[in-house]
Amino acid sequence: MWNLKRVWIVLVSATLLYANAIDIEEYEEVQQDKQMPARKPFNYSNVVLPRPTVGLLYPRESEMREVRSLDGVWQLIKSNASDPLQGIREEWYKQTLRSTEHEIILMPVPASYNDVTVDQQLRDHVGTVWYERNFFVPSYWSKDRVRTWLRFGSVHYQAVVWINGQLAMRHTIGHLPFEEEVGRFINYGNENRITVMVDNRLGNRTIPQGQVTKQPADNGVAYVQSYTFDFFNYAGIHRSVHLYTTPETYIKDVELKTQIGNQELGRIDYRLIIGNGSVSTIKTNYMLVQLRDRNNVVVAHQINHNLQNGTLLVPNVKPWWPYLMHPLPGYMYTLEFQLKVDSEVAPLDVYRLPVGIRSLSWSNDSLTLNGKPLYLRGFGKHEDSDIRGKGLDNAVLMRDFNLLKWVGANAYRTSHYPYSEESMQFADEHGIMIIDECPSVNTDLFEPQLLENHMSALEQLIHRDRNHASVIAWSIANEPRTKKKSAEAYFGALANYTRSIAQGRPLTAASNVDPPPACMMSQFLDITGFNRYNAWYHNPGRTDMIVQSMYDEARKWHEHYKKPVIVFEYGADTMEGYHSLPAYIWSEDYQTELFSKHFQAFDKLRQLKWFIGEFVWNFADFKTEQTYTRVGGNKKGVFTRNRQPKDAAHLLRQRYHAIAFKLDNASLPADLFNYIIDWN
Ligand code: GCB
Repeated sequence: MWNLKRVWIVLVSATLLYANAIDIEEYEEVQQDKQMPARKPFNYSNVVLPRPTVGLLYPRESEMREVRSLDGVWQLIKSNASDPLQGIREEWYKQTLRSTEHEIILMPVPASYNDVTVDQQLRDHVGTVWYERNFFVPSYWSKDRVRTWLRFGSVHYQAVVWINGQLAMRHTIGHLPFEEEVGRFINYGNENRITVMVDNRLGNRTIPQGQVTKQPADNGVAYVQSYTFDFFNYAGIHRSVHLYTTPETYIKDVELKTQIGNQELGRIDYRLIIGNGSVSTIKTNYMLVQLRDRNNVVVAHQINHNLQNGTLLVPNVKPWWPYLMHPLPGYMYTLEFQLKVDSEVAPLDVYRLPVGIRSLSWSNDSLTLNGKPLYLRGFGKHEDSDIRGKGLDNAVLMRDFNLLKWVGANAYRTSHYPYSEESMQFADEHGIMIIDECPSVNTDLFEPQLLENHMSALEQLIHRDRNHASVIAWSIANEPRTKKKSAEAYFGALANYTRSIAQGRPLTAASNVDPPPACMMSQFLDITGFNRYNAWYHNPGRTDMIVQSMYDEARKWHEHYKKPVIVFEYGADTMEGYHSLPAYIWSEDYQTELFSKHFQAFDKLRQLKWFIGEFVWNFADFKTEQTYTRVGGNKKGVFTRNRQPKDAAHLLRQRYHAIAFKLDNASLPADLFNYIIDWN
């Protein structure tokens, strides 16, 4: 019955999309959880696997492509929380937002809308907001038979987009890009209007999950969104909006796999999808593939009449190495694809993408890059900053990478969702390794439709990030409720599916349940990860209860699953400027002491070679939902929210650089240790 109903919904929605309208009942059915089906235990073998994502190459200019930004100041109106879909019923997209009766708020894009104004209702809004702006498209874009695409880097959580009043696209799940060819909606050589409805409501089947409840309030009722995850549910158009062109026949998708062979021979295997009809109709074409080094010198090239795949060999390759593991970290080449027609000089299409060449492999006790075992020293992070919320800000992003390098980190986990594509590019260039996490956090109430959405989140993430040298593992979840027996079949199915699309990376996740055998997920992973807050949530104040406990627990995880082990989270909330001797929780002194004890445990564990990484929680302080355990947010940052160091940052820096020195002979920064005395 359930499946029939869903087939019906899919059919109706396909018809409505065609008919250029949104059906409110269907929208709510997909968006919100109505009721949980009663049938249990679930049979996950019937879940509908996600349709593979195709396209979505990062918009890059070339001689055959133009990119225009639609970032800037948009107009925004907030719908009434009691009637989030009023705008669809009243067809607000057919007119300007100004002609509705709502107050126009000016809103920067990209940014979360929550903290830009001083309006508490907008900060805590539940439901939909509507964005709008006008833009021009030159007339020559249509004449040259180009295709026009509209691409969003991410909108949280659900987006519906209209152009000139016509439905252009929809997307669900935040933090991931989506695009559509929009030429048919555009007035070329004229002004156009784009309208975006953004819905921040989370339900039992969204990724991540949340709940909206109606509660009595002084002026009637209030709609309250609650969630168990520990970061603010920022919403809005979070990343850049691009309008870009491709030629009629174009390079639609590129998939890369790289390897380092013997005698410094690099290898790039590529798979291509050409847009416009079948490959056979353009068989007189060929692909000129060129690899350029950092100085723009062509170091390998190839003419390939097969437009679907090929292999490029790179002699004397400069491998991609992580920061401080090699004197030349983050070496990136540019891989250039030129789609050519024999008789013509000008190519049909040109697309260039950065590529780092490296081999990645793993075993039951190691993770190796270019044949060398890795030891990861890093952070769990957040995309979070003052005023902008989760909005992309290149200044903050660059500051973060400067701090990561200052502190000597070589890795971070994109806790708890995919980070911006720009941050992935920075990670490639700086040699920072990424554990790439999908937006599943505190997942509970396991059932098939949730699994389908979870699979889709991973599919979209892997498709987006598969070509990044920096990505060394996929994290399928953070702290799901895996003590429950019902988690076992769910994660078995999820891991099976994810492994089938994993693009040469191991699977991991962060578990916080008791040491084995309590976790019903970790058995399906290639790398065991756990989060543990010794001397914070467990035994607060007792820094004398860290070393042995951490050591024993990590060993238990390894003995049980026989996989490499990473500690993905440990740490302590710390108020900047609060000091206490002897150390007392929440003080800077306590954070420093707690770190130091963990370092002792990690050093003992490092002797056992399966222990492959330590990640502090968190890189910087970040905003959370309002609650009495958080003073202005989560304060476990090593840096403040404004990206200045707390005391513990200096200790961490000494450790991370010292590890790089011990393991990879990296040179130490001259200012790592302050002068104290001449000991001789
Ligand atoms: C955790 C979560 C993280 C929280 C952290 C904390 O285990 O994974 O999202 O922010 O604990 O500080 O409580």
